[in-house]
Amino acid sequence: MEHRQVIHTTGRNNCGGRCIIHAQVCDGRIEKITTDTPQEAGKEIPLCACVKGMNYHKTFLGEDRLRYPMKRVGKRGEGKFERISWEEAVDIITKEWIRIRDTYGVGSRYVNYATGIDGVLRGNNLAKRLLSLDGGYLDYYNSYSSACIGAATELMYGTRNTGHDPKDWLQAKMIILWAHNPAETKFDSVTMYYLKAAKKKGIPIIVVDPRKNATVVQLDAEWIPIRPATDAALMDAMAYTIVEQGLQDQAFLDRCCVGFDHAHMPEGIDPKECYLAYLTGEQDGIPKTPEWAENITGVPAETTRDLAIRFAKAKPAALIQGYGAQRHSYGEQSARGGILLACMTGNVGVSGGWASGVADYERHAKPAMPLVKNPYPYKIPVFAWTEAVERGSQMKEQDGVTGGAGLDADIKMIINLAGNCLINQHGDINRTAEILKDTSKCEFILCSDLFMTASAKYADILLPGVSMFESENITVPWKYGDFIGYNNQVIEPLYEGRFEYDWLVEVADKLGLKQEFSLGRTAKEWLRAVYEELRMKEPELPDFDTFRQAGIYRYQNNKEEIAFEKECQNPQKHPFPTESGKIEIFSEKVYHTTYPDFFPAIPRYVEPVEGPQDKLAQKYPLQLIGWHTNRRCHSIHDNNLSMHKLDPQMLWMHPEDAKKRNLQEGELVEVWNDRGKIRIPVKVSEQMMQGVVALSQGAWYKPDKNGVDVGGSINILTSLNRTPYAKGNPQHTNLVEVKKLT
Ligand SMILES: Nc1nc2c(c(=O)[nH]1)N[C@H]1C(S)=C(S)[C@@H](COP(=O)(O)OP(=O)(O)OC[C@H]3O[C@@H](n4cnc5c(=O)[nH]c(N)nc54)[C@H](O)[C@@H]3O)O[C@H]1N2
Ligand SMILES: Nc1nc2c(c(=O)[nH]1)N[C@H]1C(S)=C(S)[C@@H](COP(=O)(O)OP(=O)(O)OC[C@H]3O[C@@H](n4cnc5c(=O)[nH]c(N)nc54)[C@H](O)[C@@H]3O)O[C@H]1N2
Ligand SMILES: [Mo]
Repeated sequence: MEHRQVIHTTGRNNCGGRCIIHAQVCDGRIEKITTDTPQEAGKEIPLCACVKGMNYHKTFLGEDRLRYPMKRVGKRGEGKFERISWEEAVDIITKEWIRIRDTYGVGSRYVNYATGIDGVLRGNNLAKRLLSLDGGYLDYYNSYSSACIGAATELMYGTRNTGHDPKDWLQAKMIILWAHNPAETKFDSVTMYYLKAAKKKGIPIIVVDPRKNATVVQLDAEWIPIRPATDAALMDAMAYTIVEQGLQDQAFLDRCCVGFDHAHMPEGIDPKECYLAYLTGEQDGIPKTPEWAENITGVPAETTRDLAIRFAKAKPAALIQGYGAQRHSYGEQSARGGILLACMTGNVGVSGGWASGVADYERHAKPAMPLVKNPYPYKIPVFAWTEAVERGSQMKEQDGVTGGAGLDADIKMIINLAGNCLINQHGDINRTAEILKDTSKCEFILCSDLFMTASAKYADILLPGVSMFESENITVPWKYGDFIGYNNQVIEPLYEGRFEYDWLVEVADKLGLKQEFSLGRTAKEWLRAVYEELRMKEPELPDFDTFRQAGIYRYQNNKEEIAFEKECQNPQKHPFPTESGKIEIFSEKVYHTTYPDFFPAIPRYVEPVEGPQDKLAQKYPLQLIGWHTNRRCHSIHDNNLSMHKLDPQMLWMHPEDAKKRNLQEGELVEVWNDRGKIRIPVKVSEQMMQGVVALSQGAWYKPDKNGVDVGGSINILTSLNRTPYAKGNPQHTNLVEVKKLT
């Protein structure tokens, strides 16, 4: 007799969706995946899996899985390995762990950013726990996701929690999606639901993006194409128009903000440093008119004027920012500009408005492993880890080091568990590979993955992990999904794959730290303990077994609060969590700090390195951006061939740019700059702005024998430059040239 069952689980990669997966299992094999249907969801929003979720089993259970532990035998990066036993692997890891600690100090040990398992139990955080118990490690701050917008939001509001219930978007009279593409790039499962409802209600939706992205198409929205990395100039010109027309909410600016005009500057600072003096040209003789901006942004002055006036008059209106305009050099400034516009139009703290910025929103406690304090105090910005391998001991506060004056070691050991940021997802692959190939710099690299990825090839010890179907976890969606999910085990682990926790306990044992590390618990027992801890804070949660069986719990008691409502009504009584207690349009902190590159105290356009005005554009006239495609979660699913049909890896280019280069749709082209070269077919499309090309991020790096990437991995062309304030990753700011391959 066949044994059939349906197991409810959720995804756990770093895609905001955390979609609902119903695994249809027959005799221990997954036959197919189904998902939440509107009928099942009842009165709730359906948490339907997208195309990725419906294909998880085809990606994760393929023949190409890593099967057993291996150690490197060739040169580092060459990809030559030899099979070893788990005992030997644990033995080598422990020996290297101790040797490096005793030779270079605890601060030479680093756990790389890795989001392949975005659940409560994740290898990278577990490794950090063990390192903390063993004296410490060099930690990082920031993410590759939202470094600039997060820092900018904190700079102005003093917090990143600037979002509220997206249901409130239905009260807006206009919605601007700025560098945001939720139809394809999931932040959660509810954003598109509400945007579709807003559309149906007749609320105008406008998308600002160099690409006519999937959201414009699905929502039949208005599209305003803009040159990448120039958003802050468009924002300045909108602000100029708003002031020119007298449409600014002066009472709001006077009551809640510092630094908009001369009369509201911090004491002791020249009033001419205010934003208004910059805007009108009092500071530099250049009024920031829509005509001024047109030369920079490529947005016609009339479009800018019209957008500004409509936005200011809509009342209330929501300017919602994605992260695409901030993954840029000077990415901080577009994020600050969005917040400025929300303030100028009085759209903060009101229903139907939106505070803009990173818009984090946490109305429920998050399940988490208990923290063990890291005894080593220093942190680096995450994007600077390659620099810390090369010259960590020389890195100082100016380089973004926090916790003290500077580091005392270079990185000598990297632990990279369920991540592809060693190579594929970090900047400038050729430079990064060169740094990692030198075994006298970083002496030991430990990786765990499901596949032989570009990063896995750089391991000294490479361990086979287990997929979401073969282990358990607790997951929470991003942003506005009010639920928690249980990632149930569906099948037995494949081959010799092991969950990271299980072998880390063995390393802990050899270090004499087993009890402190594990508290005597198995992975499953940890999940139960973390859940019980969460239940103390969220009493409406059901008991663990009920939750686990359902695979999901949707919160019913969701308090509804508009972000900053109290603060905006009475900032004296309810100050913003900033130094001044107000929204800081002018930042005194920035004003008094010296940055390695120019960084202004106010939101305003600054000409970016590798922007359209850079001299380098004479050699490399096209701006290249990436985006997060529907067919992958970062680099995950690239090895699933059925996904290729959905959105083939191609370079998007405007017909005029193609014509200039005599290119036809589908032809192979070479895309290059001083950092590297890609060979890829071209997609000629009116969906791309002229002068800009785009390549979705996350394709697997596949160098040919000359080092030309034929996989289409954008990071062969990106840089390791850091943004001035956040020290973030400008991976969408690149200049390139393209030619037909002859
Ligand atoms: N399907 C899918 N969903 C995902 C992910 C995934 O890999 N796949 N990854 C998840 C993660 S970890 C993250 S951090 C988020 C990423 O979310 P985002 O960072 O918001 O995604 P991007 O696609 O990089 O950028 C959003 C849009 O900005 C546009 N853009 C690029 N440069 C500019 C610019 O200079 N100005 C303007 N106005 N627009 C610009 C891009 O064309 C794109 O359409 O997505 C999450 N969701
Ligand atoms: N140029 C450019 N680069 C970017 C971005 C961009 O927009 N442009 N986006 C950046 C952003 S926002 C992010 S968040 C990062 C993401 O960077 P990463 O976190 O490195 O993202 P992934 O490519 O998803 O890597 C996850 C890895 O985990 C493995 N994996 C998946 N599931 C499991 C599992 O269950 N167990 C184990 N052991 N392994 C597993 C996968 O095979 C994959 O190799 O990339 C950044 N890089
Ligand atoms: Mo991200």
